[in-house]
Amino acid sequence: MSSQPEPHIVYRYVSHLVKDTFALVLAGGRGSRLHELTEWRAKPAVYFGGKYRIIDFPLSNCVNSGIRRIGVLTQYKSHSLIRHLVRGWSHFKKELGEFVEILPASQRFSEEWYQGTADAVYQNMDIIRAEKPKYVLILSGDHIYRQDYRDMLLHHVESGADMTVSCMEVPVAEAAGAFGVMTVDDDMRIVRFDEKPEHPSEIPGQPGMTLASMGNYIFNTEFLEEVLTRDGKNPDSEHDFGKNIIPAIIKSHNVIAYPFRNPETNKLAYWRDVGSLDAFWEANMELISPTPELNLYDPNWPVWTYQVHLPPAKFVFNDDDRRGMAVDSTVSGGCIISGSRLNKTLLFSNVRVHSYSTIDETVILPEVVVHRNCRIRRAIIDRGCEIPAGTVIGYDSEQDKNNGFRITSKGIVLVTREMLGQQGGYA
Ligand code: ADQ
Ligand code: ADP
Repeated sequence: MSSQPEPHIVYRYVSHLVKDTFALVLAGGRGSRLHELTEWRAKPAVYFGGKYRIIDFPLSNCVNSGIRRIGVLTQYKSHSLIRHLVRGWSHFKKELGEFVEILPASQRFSEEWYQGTADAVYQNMDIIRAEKPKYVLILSGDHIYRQDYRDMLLHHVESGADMTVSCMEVPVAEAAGAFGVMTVDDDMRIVRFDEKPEHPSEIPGQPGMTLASMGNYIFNTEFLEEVLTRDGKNPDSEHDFGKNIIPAIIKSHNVIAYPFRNPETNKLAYWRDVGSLDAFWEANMELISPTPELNLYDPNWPVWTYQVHLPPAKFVFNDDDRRGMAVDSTVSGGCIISGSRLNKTLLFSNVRVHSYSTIDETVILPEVVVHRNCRIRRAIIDRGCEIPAGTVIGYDSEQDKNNGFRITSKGIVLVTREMLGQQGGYA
């Protein structure tokens, strides 16, 4: 007889594990490297991929993994995020043990707003306790990826871990100063953890690569409470998982690294930190390439979001016989493209493009109007901008600067309503 359990037994076992799990999505981050894109919204509320917000990705991962008890911890500039969560993620039935609950920093438990990430969780310990989960899955609300958390949960339980840290192999240069990095022993137990070191250590046998934390953790609930209570009393701690908690517990406890891999190829999985304007633009461009690594069209792993009822996108031949067209592009509901040509461009909902304009390699957020005779290239246009007729963006950096637009080191141009001298509206 085989020592492997039958698949249906594993399935039943894993479905118990997910029922015993409470997920907390950390969504209070500032995202300061996104500059004016996060002036009015928290990073997890930033638009992505034509109809989503970044937070839809970890939330969809939870739902698709069968984890239906979810809390979202909000703090910084949370209005846009909360509105999105209320509209798009509040249809679960508490009576069936399913909910997405918003947990704002509200000084319920202490005199302070949320300090570090560990404090944000600690201040909600009573809510966690009331749910009586065996496991707490703590997720960063900042990244774009598809992950089946059931695999991580199974790994956590089977390895007898007190805490599990999801990790990826990342080039050293990318990780330096950006990610928590770890060294592991042969059993994947973390023996060293440094938060955002300047010189990350290499993985033995893999020169140029380091093992980076994805900021996603599983804790046994009792252990979590014990650790956070101890940390809460430490006046020298910044109450942050990466800076304080993980380095403090690896010596005394079983803290295991779980390498996140593409389940189909067993190679590096898709995971993007769209934390800078360049990374945000690039990840959106990847998505509209003919065969993107992130497949949004997979019916087995739908990405859920809030969706307004909108008419279909419309392409119009104008009176002058000019075709409205879009090639290698993604166009959302409510858009009308009339007598203009779009190439490698991603339009969120309700965008209007009037005649005689050309737009290349550009990400356009909802409710933008591009008037006639504009030329736009390699740009990000924020929600609600009205681009006046004849505007040229992305062709001449001096002109872009004079217009008050932001230009990144890679030459991507960000345009917001404020830069155009237009009234701020909804984020
Ligand atoms: P960072 O992402 O830089 O590093 P941080 O800024 O603390 O860490 O953000 C982590 C998550 O928590 C984000 O989703 C953010 O939105 C949220 N967040 C931050 N402060 C919060 C607060 N006070 N309340 C609620 N939510 C908050 C972390 C780890 C690294 C790891 C990277 C991976 O510390 O070790 O490598 O994530 O991106
Ligand atoms: P331009 O002439 O600059 O391209 P228009 O505002 O005249 O811009 O729009 C061109 C075409 O787009 C219209 O003739 C029409 O076919 C379509 N269109 C514009 N607004 C709407 C709308 N609200 N509903 C349906 N179609 C519209």
